[in-house]
Amino acid sequence: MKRINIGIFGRVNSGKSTLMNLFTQQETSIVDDTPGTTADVKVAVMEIHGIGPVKLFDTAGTDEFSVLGDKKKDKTFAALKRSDIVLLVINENNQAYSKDDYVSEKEILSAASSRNKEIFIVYNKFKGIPCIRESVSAKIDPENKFPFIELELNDPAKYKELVEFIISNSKVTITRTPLLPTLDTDKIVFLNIPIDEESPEGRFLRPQMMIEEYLVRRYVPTFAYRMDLAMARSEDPQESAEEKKRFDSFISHLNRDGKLQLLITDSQAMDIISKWTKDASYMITTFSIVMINFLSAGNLKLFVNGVKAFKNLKPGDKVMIAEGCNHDRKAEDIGTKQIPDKIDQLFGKGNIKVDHYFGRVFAEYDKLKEYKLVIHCGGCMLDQQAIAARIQDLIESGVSFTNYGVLLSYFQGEEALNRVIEPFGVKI
Ligand SMILES: Nc1nc2c(ncn2[C@@H]2O[C@H](COP(=O)(O)OP(=O)(O)OP(=O)(O)O)[C@@H](O)[C@H]2O)c(=O)[nH]1
Ligand code: SF4
Ligand SMILES: [Mg+2]
Repeated sequence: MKRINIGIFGRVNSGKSTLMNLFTQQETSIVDDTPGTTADVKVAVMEIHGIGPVKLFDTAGTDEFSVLGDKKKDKTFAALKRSDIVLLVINENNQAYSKDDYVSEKEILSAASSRNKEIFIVYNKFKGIPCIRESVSAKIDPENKFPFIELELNDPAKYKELVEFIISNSKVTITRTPLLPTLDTDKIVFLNIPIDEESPEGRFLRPQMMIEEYLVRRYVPTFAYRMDLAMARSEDPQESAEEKKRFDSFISHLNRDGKLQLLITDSQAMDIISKWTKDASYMITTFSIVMINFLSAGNLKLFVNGVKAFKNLKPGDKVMIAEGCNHDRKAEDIGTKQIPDKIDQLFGKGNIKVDHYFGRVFAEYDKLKEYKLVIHCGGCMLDQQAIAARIQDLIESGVSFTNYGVLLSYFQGEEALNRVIEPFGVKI
């Protein structure tokens, strides 16, 4: 089951961290009356009975005017883009807000509305102080569009009321995209895992693990194979023939009576797989393509469209390579070596400028426009909401985007690309 992301937003000292702690029923975030106590986005994951697994974001106040204020604000709005539910916290007794006509509240509501977030207002009720909710609401939500609740947030006993309020008002359901199309339970899926220098000892990479688990859970038998890529690519014809013979022997054994239905390979082995499986009766795809189709809620086509932008790159253009995590990078790394080298080879050395973004950091909105193309990894360490936020930023900025598996397959020709996207019903 996918997590629902709930983001907590508002001014400094409105009680956002107090709300975070009310959810988690412990001191997850520091609560203090120093304005700007929460500096970065604080994340907590938990299971809420009646809602399911959720990820909570406690954020910095959007009205902070410190040196770091703008940086904090960027992070806060990045979290807003990744939220399914936006909770706007208002200390309804703070008359100071009316001085600027609730500009911060309106900014949050407008950003959340433009991204179609589900928005709820949480009025933080301080004990013994008269409530002025109606006059606040008339300013920020005159049409009464947003469901609201008034709670004394620092009372842990209000947890039930808070959760019931969300359950009764939320319509958020995470669209479930299957990881893979429906497969036969009496046919085999071949997993090509050419463990390389970067592969961690003791476990498979997340996409490999997820796919293997997904298939076995559904009674689809798998066969995991480690291709020796160095041998397969060897300039010594005898060596590569030897590796091909080993590969072919397993394939023909498994594919007796057409029992092989799909081969999923590490994208970087596409040069070999596309050649060695040319006349195959089974389908092929890559781990990276499976992941990006899943995380983009079935929007693989958008990443395939990005190939056009790749073909049309001109000297002086800038390309961004984006990966969802910060892993240890060895000599033959796809993002820092293989793809940049290929770009140099195709467009001339240094003609295309390549920048990298790793981990949760993605180029700020304004910077995105500098790029002609973004090449994204499978994104397995990100969630669907993070990928959706990136896609929306890219579409709004008019920047094309593609994916490692799509591009590495395209390097083997359009026919190879069509083969790896066919299992998802997509064509160039
Ligand atoms: N009496 C009372 N005090 C509260 C309540 N909610 C928050 N406070 C106090 O208000 C102050 C600010 O609360 P926080 O939860 O840290 O506010 P915040 O919005 O996270 O603030 P920043 O992290 O600075 O943006 C703290 O001193 C809290 O103890 C409440 O419901 N009643
Ligand atoms: S987030 Fe991207 S780079 Fe990191 S392991 Fe997953 S697919 Fe690879
Ligand atoms: Mg805080």
